[in-house]
Amino acid sequence: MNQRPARVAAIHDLSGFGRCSLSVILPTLSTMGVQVCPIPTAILSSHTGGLGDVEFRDQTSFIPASLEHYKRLGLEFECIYTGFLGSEEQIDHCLEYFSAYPQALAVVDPVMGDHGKAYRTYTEPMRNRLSELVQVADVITPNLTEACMLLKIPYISDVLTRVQARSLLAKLSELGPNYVVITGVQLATGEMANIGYDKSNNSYWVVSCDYLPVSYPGTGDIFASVLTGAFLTGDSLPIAMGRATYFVERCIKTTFSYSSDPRFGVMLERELSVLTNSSNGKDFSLL
Ligand code: PXL
Repeated sequence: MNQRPARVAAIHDLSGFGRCSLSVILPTLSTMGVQVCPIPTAILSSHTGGLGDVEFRDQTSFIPASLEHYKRLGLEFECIYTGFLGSEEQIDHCLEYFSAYPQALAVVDPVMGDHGKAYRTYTEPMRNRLSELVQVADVITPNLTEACMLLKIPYISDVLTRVQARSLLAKLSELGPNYVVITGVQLATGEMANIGYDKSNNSYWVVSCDYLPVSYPGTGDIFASVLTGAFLTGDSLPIAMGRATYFVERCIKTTFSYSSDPRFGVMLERELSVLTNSSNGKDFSLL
């Protein structure tokens, strides 16, 4: 019997201000009863979304060095979880982590862009190489922009029919992962939704979201973290999607109610306790 919490190696940047990446991944997974071992890919004074000149320290060499240490210790991980990366070399080091722990759940949040555009630091060669991570992943969590980039198709700004939504999910799963979740999809039914596919069960799922006219950095990181924590504590894909959607929605609504500056991220600290009750989740249905 496994008598300790599941352990995750989280390979992401550490942004001091603005509530994204490791600053939100750590509290989210810890509250869900999962141990996080942060492996910072870079240290930034804030995220890069409109807060001026960011102080940045690259940590590329730390990634393989940390892996060597963990191998010497004989440390086990139940999950390797990657996100925002700074260079092609960092992609190689993530691949080394995945191959060192072949039994671990491989979660790849293919952070590359949003609202139809690539983030400034995500060059085309980098975007192409990200598909190597997707190939070895068990779970991927692209937003619609990233889903289109991975499939090398133009950004879809139109609403999606259920048939189109299922086809996007299936095509992404053909790249490798068993579980595909696309966030922030506008369906032809008028709903904004998160959609998912479980390849081994051939089941497609939809969880609808309440729309608010605002967007905050870090919500993708929080969504992927809750999804990961839910998987690691035994939830099925639609239950995990329901929990992640519920939590992100609560964070967004709370923050919006304070008219807080969107660049500062969501008020995660006010809502973390929601995660301690595993039945807090949105309803789901077949897509
Ligand atoms: O949440 C994604 C993210 C992570 N890390 C950094 C970012 C962003 C999005 O802007 O700037 C540094």
